[in-house]
Amino acid sequence: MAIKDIYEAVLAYDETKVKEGVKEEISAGTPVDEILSNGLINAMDEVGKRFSDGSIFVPEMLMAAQVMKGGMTLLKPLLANSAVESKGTVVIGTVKGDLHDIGKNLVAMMLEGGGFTVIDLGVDVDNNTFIESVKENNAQVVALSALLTTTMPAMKDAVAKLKEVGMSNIIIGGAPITKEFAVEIGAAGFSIDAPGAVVVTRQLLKAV
Ligand code: B1M
Repeated sequence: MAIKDIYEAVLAYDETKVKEGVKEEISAGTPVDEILSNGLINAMDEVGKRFSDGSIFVPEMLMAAQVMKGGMTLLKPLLANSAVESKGTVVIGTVKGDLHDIGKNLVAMMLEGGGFTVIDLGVDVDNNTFIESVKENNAQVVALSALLTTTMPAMKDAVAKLKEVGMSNIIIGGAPITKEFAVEIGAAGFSIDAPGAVVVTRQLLKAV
């Protein structure tokens, strides 16, 4: 097996093959960042493109993310000891009053797949919890999700409070959220879908 086979196995949603491939590459002494970038992250980027062009849908994206996580569990202990650096830390959560988490989880998984460290605060997250987590984890970006029109004001409030403490790298998304709303409430970025959230986060941090 080669790294290309890990890439292909992610796109075939084959966790067993991904894990086999990752184990083989680790045993062969392939640098961890090479396995991660060329095998798993590149595959997730492709998954994102396929989702955006409509050739795959949410279930496939979830499967790919799950499979990618399988490979990541093998790499994580090595990553901790290697020179591979996270591309940045993102604190993510669904805003106060909102219990929807499927889209938010997808965004979190895609960000992890994109090489970011993700602190997932879950759902119904209040402003102080976001702020404390940003401080504790020295986060560079906050990602807010909302699925209800009734929780859009909570999102606006969260953006305002985060900006008050100096965090302006805030990206937002969710079914009722639009680019216009992002501009209106002063969020730095908006994405209509999970792969787009990775693109926007990379743009904000100018990470590759
Ligand atoms: Co709710 N719900 N729900 N619900 N629910 C919606 C959102 C609704 C549109 C259904 C409807 O009426 N047609 C409606 C909202 C209407 C509105 O506000 N205009 C609604 C309602 C009304 C409610 C309740 C109020 C119902 C009630 O109790 N009377 C209640 C509210 C509870 C609360 O939050 N306080 C409620 C409850 C629930 C369940 C708990 C039963 C369940 C959630 C389970 C869970 O999340 N664990 C649920 C579900 C499943 C839905 C629908 C059916 C599906 C949502 C979903 O997961 N979609 C939804 C109708 C629908 O969307 N068809 C609905 C799949 C998911 C992958 O998409 O989350 O949009 P989505 O994420 C997308 C993008 O939005 C984007 O990326 C993802 C795709 O790549 N995205 C981001 C999301 N976050 C992002 C963040 C980003 C960037 C992109 O950057 C940070």
